Amino acid sequence: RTYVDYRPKNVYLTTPIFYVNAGPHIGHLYTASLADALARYNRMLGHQVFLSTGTDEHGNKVSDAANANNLSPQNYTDKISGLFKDMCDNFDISYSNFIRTTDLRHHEAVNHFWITLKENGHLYLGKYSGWYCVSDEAFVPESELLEKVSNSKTIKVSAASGNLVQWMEEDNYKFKLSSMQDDLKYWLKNVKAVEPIKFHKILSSWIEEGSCLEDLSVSRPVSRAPWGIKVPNDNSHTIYVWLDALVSYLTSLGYPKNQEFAKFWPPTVQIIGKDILKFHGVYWPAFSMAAGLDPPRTLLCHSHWTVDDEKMSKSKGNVVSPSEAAKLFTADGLRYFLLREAVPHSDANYSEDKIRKILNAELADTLGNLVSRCMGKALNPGKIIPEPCERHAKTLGSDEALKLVESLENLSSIAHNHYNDFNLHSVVDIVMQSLFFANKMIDHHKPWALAKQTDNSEAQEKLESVLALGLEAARLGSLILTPIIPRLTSHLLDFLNVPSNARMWDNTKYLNTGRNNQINTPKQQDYAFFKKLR
Ligand code: ME8
Repeated sequence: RTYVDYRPKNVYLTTPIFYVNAGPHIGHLYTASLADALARYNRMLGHQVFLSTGTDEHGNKVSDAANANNLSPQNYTDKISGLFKDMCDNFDISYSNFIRTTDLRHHEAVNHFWITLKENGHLYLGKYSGWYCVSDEAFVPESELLEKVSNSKTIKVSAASGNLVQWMEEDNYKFKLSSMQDDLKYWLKNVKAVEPIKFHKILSSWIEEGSCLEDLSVSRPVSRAPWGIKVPNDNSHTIYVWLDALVSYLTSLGYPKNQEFAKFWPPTVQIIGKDILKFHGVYWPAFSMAAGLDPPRTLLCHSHWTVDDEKMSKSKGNVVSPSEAAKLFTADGLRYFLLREAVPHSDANYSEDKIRKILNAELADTLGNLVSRCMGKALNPGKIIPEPCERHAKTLGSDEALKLVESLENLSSIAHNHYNDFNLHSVVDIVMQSLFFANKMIDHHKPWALAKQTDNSEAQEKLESVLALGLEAARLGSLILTPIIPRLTSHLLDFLNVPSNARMWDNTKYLNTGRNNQINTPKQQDYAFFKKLR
């Protein structure tokens, strides 16, 4: 058995702050849902959790989008940032703070951070000439460029993103990234610094090789990048958007003064997509350490969503909007699909057909069916919830009942390990397996026939045992899935009369219901279980 550490901890989780050059899509929702599920799981363990999310609102990419929409940058960012906040609210992302980089307190934090880097001797004024990619907001070394023919002209693009680069010459403040190699190597000695291991290896080889460790331009002339935070004491420069954006992880906690900052720093898990691994795995720990702060304990890097096996992109017109998808599948249905389908180490594919199949088979036919059978008129007209106990499996005495009990006994510790390893798809698998065994057990004992034998006490005892074990499986499954589908499971747990103070991880052990009374009768409310989709 695994040992579950219930000593209260302070857990700081973050999502990237999303660019407001366009509205949210399912990739953003996936990252936010993953972070939220981990936050809820940690709260179930009794930890204090701070979850930060928000929007990244400076830089030419954003001001260009504002221009294209005939809005001032501030009006435009207010509007799009609102869409991201709505997404978080509509999908129950339980953030503690939604940070916007146009917030005044963020400007103050960035100023403080910059001055600290300067005082620590990590910044100098230098010259830069090179290829700049506006879409990626980054300079691209010659070795990472490709030539492409577009409209019969040869152009240069970034090999990584495929986006156009242009030649640029200017004075910049530079960060001494080249001096941070040893610190970065030391940070990466911890295999848990970057998960899954695939991304740890990629990052380690970049840092070993050192090609990404040239000193980094961290300012732009204000004439070229007016929409940004000014360099302290030098109005002719704005701060590089990535430095600005990364500091938001500090601002969210109230850096530098707030007590929350002292309590929650360093971040426990920072969740990112693989597109921004370099920024979070090289620049971010380097900036943090240069400012005298601990780097994140773990970066959780996930792969990407494709749509019908193609990369999501506006030009292909296949960008899936979370609010549109929720109209078809509900908010919890979509969270369930995203978190059960994706694995951190490889890309996942979004397809409406697949969503329908998975939701019907798992939420409707397995979880919903189990609850509605056990609480339905045919088997349980009084909606009785018998207290589950050891004797029920003995009363039934079948292989099906024993198999179910065995899986329920192990469920909590296996699911705990999967949550700790960030493998939410495996959490879902193991829960569904138990629920499948529960339905099998019910099929085997034919409780609809037992229910008819009202004057046969043995049959009635068996019926009670079938219901007790079936409902115990539903209780455990609902509790363990709570971080993934909080709304649906909260309805189910209400329906199963599970008190709100008995919904902690400790209660996910078999027979640990947190109830005192023997028999419970739920309120006669009409709860909708997950409805089958057509
Ligand atoms: O990069 N599949 O913002 P962004 C899965 N502002 N996740 C995806 C995805 C996809 N197809 N597309 C995007 C930025 N994401 C910066 C971050 S942080 C200090 C600054 C998710 O709006 C994924 O988490 O481009 C990815 O890393 C993030 O959105 C990029 O969001």
